[in-house]
Amino acid sequence: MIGLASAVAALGAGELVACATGAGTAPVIAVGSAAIDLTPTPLKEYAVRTFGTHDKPVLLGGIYLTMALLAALAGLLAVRRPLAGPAVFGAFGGLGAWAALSRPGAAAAADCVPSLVAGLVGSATVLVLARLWHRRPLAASGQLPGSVSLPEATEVTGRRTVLTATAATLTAGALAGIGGRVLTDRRYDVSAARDAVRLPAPPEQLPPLPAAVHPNVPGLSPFTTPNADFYRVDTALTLPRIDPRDWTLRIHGLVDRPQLLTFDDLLREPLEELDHTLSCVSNEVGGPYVGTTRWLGAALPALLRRAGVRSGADQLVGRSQDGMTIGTPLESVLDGRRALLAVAMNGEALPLAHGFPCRSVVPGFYGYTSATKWLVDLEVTTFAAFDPYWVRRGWDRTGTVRTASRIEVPAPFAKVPAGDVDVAGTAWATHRGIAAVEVRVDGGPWRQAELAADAGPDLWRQWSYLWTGATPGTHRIEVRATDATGAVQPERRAAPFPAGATGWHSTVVIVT
Ligand SMILES: Nc1nc2c(c(=O)[nH]1)N[C@H]1C(S)=C(S)[C@@H](COP(=O)(O)O)O[C@H]1N2
Ligand SMILES: [Mo]
Repeated sequence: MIGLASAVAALGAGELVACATGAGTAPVIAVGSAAIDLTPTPLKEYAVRTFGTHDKPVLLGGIYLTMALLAALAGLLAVRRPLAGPAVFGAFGGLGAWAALSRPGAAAAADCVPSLVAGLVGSATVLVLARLWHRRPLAASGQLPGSVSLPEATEVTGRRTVLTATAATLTAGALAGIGGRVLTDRRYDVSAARDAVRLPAPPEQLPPLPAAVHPNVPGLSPFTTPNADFYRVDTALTLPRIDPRDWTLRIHGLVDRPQLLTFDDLLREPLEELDHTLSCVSNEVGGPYVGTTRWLGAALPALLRRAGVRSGADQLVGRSQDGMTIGTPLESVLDGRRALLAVAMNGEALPLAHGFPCRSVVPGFYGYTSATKWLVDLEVTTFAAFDPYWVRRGWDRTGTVRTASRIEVPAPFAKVPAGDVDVAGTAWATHRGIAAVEVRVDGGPWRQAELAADAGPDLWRQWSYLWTGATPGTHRIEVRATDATGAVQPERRAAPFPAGATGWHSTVVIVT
């Protein structure tokens, strides 16, 4: 308990100090962020596969659990060897400080202060509590003459003092921690600034998407993904909070005229709307990390041309406020596709989790090679000169979206009545487009699914298929898509690493 209470006091103090230096510098967040960066790719893939978007709470839970165990151990050691406690907490603090400074987004040397303070507070607390514990029989016997003959009474009194001190430490630490979090959230809150963003109307407004893009089969996901349901994948343990009034974007590197834009500058650009399907390279066959939205933003190619891209450059690297780096083939950005610096999705300013105030979008590429959230810096460079974050971890440096299709209706292991069964789903080959979707049952002949209206190659395409004469029993339905270049989705299953999953999605249903 002494060890645990000291750890809570330490972390509480760290959270309080983080009010001054930012949520990302709190000891556990700093250590967790460093852990994310250091996690080997196979382990990261396992975590994403197993925990999905809960990977962050699982990681934090793991860190808290490990710390609790080590803190308890430190407490046990501390009552035997007085210096062991401070040694363990000092090491904790040092680790946190190193982690905070090693973050690519680390703003200043002050970032390590929360962890150093946590280390000091933890060391001091464990020293004091362990001392109390040692004084226990002596102090009590001093108050009670003749206590030598009453060992139980002295034990109870002394224990109570230690218990009270430990409980008080725990409470104070927890309050400091909670208070620190609340104050930090309030101090760095940008939701008011986000609400205040007035989005200019684009010179050319896109018409609403026709209803015919959706096959209107109950249970099929909507064509446009509501912002609240849009998948989120990033390495940010705490969301970067950027006030648009402080935001700038630097465009530099192999350019003739480096640019520096404020958020107001960006909003004064002629804005464009883009309907587009974004997907994640980590999406398994049939997985959920894909969504469709109407972006609003400034044309990225126009800004790059204004900066004057020099010959020889072949990579565009986006940097986020939290230090993520994402590289896109420059040739593709400039080949006429609708690459944007997006400020809004589905008519509202970007949600904090999706990159507020600005992110890049380049149709045809997975998020990890095109869609930098919390974007603050664009560097025109070469593939030879720089490997971005995920490329350094072995992922494919191009990240072209592979053709994918999934069955959404019926749900896996759904019980459906015999006869006619509605099958429906979604397919995408972003920027190439989907030309056909085929379905087969129990390995039988492939049948053409009916494609809903085509809204353009940068969007997914939803499809439906009426399976007639379904007989009672267990059946397997499979799907495969053909992209607009005529390439049929390959059957061979490949894991997401290193260039995106391949293989046909299938689902098992029980016909009753
Ligand atoms: N700053 C930052 N941007 C990022 C990432 C990240 O970890 N940090 N992840 C990328 C990945 S892997 C994907 S798939 C998309 C996901 O965008 P979303 O969370 O808005 O769906 O963001 C990309 N942009
Ligand atoms: Mo991703």
